[in-house]
Amino acid sequence: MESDEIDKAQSAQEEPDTIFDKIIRKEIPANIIYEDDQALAFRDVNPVAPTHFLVIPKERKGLTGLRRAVKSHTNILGHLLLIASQVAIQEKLDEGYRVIINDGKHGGQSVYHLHLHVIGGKQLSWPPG
Ligand code: IU
Repeated sequence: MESDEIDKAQSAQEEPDTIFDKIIRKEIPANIIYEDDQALAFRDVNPVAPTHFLVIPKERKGLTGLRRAVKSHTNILGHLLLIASQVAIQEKLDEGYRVIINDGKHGGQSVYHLHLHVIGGKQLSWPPG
């Protein structure tokens, strides 16, 4: 396996409540760097770059992953991208950054609550593995 995350993704599956719901409900601590009525951004506990935060919808509304997106999710999907951009500015990622959504097993998804990864703070390489 390439990493713990990819390892975890092999067995991860959709579930009614994820670790992110506990973060949203403030039942477990997270380093929250942005919050509004629809979205939350917090630092990833296992950063892959000097800056690595996640942007998530507060209400999952069926969005366990991007593959579940339907027309009624249009507004929240747009909002999450906008927040990714605004928090990247807040984090002073002036030289650029990358936004990633891992979907499913091949995508390396380990938590089934839609989330955008925003990584930056160094020169990133391409392509990802
Ligand atoms: P993935 O795309 O589903 O693999 O991303 C899940 C991310 O959630 C991953 O980068 C983890 O490090 C991160 N994470 C977290 O920030 N806090 C947690 O309590 C848990 C996972 I569990």
